[in-house]
Amino acid sequence: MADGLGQREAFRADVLEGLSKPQKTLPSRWLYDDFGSQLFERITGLPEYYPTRTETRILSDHAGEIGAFFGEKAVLIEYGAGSGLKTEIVLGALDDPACYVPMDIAGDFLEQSADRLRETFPGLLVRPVTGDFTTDFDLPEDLASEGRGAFFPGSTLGNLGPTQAQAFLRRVRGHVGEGGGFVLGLDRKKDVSRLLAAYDDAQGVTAAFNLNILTRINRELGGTFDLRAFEHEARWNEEAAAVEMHILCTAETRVAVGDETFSFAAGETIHTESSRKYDLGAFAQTARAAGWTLEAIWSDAEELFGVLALR
Ligand code: AVJ
Repeated sequence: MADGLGQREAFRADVLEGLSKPQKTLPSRWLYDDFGSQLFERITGLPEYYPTRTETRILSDHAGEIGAFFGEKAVLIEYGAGSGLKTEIVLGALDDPACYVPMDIAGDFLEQSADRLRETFPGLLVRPVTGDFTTDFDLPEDLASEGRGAFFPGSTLGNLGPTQAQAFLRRVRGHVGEGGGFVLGLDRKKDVSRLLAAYDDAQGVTAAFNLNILTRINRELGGTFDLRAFEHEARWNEEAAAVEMHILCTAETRVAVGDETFSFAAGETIHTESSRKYDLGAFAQTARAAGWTLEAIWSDAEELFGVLALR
């Protein structure tokens, strides 16, 4: 991967900074190395993890409306690699699409899924862009400006902090331009027990996904985490309206990462992810502040998940 070295240094900087804070943190984007991405794929099929299957169902139930919303000859930009069924449903719903632009930080994964989509949709122009959608980035200069639309499924917006999320919504507004559409998937507020089960499954796949970030630090940054002293924890943060993943230290320990050492008290945690849950009415106000008007909400019978059409 051409950006491997830059990524490694960015990872190191984030880890050293995050572990130096009073509340230790690690940004959730680093959960997704090869093994982490495989574990996430397994999470999406778990009985407790309702978001993926629910959103997929909503998209297929409303494929006709989604196709009409984006219009003819759409230039569809997806934030995230778009390897899955959800992308195929939306691409399949489009009327003679001009181009599909997936963007992701994992360059090689992006190329692989682009190749697969070219086979599934012969004649579709696929133009992957490597970049981090949580920071400012440019789209290819020669990309048609007419008919642009955006797709951001998975409630991944909920992994961004409120300030980052607002900046992201504005950036997408700039990318698609006046009149451009945005289909956004958001996980809805619900019973806390149901939410926590989705992030602490009985098979322990989410636990493995969370703890894998320590193994990654050991391997890539010369870390000395002893995995026996750490446990997965899922918490509901009412104020932030988010499920938080933490890594709980169960016994006092010191850990080296390269030349630096960090001490952990028993009971201390590393906050690794926030997954915000939405009141869709309140979110419409947030979206409006970023220049979006809500045109439609599609949901499931249990009102677990929402797919919003914004323009
Ligand atoms: C990346 C937003 C789809 O927050 O629900 C799944 C990641 N973390 N289980 C989410 C995740 C723990 C997931 N998304």
